[in-house]
Amino acid sequence: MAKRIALITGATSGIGEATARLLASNNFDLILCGRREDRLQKLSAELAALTRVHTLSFDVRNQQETAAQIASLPEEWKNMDVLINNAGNAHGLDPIQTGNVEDWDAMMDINVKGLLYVTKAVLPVMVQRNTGHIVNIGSIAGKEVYANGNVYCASKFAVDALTKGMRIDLNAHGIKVTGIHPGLVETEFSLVRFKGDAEKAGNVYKGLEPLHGADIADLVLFIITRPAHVVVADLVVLPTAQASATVVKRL
Ligand code: NDP
Ligand code: 8X3
Repeated sequence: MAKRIALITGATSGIGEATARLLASNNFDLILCGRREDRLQKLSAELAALTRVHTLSFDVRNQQETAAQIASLPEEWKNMDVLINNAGNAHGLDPIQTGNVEDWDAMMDINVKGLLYVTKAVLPVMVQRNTGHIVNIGSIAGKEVYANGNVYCASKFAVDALTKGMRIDLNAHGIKVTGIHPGLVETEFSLVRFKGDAEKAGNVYKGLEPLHGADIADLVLFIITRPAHVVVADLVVLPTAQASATVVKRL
């Protein structure tokens, strides 16, 4: 298969970084995005031995910046084949009655509106070429609501709905749309959710083997390398120790 171009948001850590590493050695040129410029440069320097890499540093909450950064891509990078909408996080884990408004704004602005802004900036080329694949990273939290998950769950339910809506609207253009919904994956996710409290973050994964970023990367690669007539529409993936959002077997 000819080399293709994939744009990955949230490539500076966790699932996005693992996906960048795997795609780099599997016939993809990469556009790596995130806010932390130092990490983007380090990863880009490392992966440059394997493939062509271009980096874009922007905050997905900022629509103008997102549009301008993607529009700034040199001509040879504009024809993106794959968009992996991965940037996102949980902020806080509080009951709705004591939830923090800044946390709510962050989750809705990044996980939902940010995903929309990136998609809007990338879609014209895919629509014009009548080809492309959008992979949205949702969550088990977008399939089931759990205690104190309220707004994070709402943001991921929205990602699920948007994934379905995109698949319908883009059907006429031959653009594939996939939702991947992981359970517990050990990344910087819980560190962000608990605002840098490493002990609280570590407890989330205590007594079980969680998924790793590389496990999700593996699925992304499988999904984006299916034949042209096949699309994996929706995929829930859990660690074996997890049966649902709340049922987890711990040692
Ligand atoms: P990480 O915290 O390790 O990675 C989050 C990534 O998102 C970082 O690269 C970060 O980059 C980027 N990001 C966050 N906010 C912004 C922003 N405002 N603008 C641009 N980029 C941003 O977590 P994960 O790898 O676990 O998370 C990736 C995705 O997977 C998220 O959508 C998350 O909701 C989802 N997910 C995670 C699960 C888990 O258990 N870990 C399970 C299910 C889904 P930077 O800070 O440099 O901008
Ligand atoms: C991350 C998984 O269960 O912490 O989306 O919400 S969970």
